[in-house]
Amino acid sequence: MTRAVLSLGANLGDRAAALRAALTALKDDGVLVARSTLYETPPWGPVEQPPYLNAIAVVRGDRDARGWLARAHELEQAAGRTREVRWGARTLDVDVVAVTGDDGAPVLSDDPELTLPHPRAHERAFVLVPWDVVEPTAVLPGRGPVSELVAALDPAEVAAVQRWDHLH
Ligand code: PH2
Ligand code: MG
Ligand code: MG
Repeated sequence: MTRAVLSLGANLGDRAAALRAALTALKDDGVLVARSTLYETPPWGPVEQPPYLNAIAVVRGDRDARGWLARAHELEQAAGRTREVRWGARTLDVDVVAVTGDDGAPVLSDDPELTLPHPRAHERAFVLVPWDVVEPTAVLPGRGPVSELVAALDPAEVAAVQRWDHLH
């Protein structure tokens, strides 16, 4: 058994439907431990694109890190994802942020197809803010407590990650 933290994002089409369908599929798999609410977040990175809805899912099950990546890709396919520009707009993106074994030891990987922990998670408010809310004691392996990483972010970036569910 392993435990994985997944970051879900969508900024094309019915964003909430895509995220909810993926979260429901993980629940139906019997692996969903916790999930955040949906957050609207400004697009991060060099590509000009519409705002995202983002969420975090914590899952636990009988998969290794590659197995979680394979499931993530299936969920993306189910949302009609097409391959596009790196960091560009997408109907659904599911990234594996971190994986730990049942002994609590982090899975580390420098495979370019699946780098673990995710190499940019520690600087992304749209990952850290929802993760900190669902799991206040979480630690990003090699980077430290998620709550401290949130505290180190630009407050304007943290404030820009806005709860979305209760507005709709
Ligand atoms: N994903 C990206 C690029 N930029 N920005 C936000 N706010 N949320 C994302 O999920 C996101 C992004 C590429 O995966
Ligand atoms: Mg991504
Ligand atoms: Mg991705």
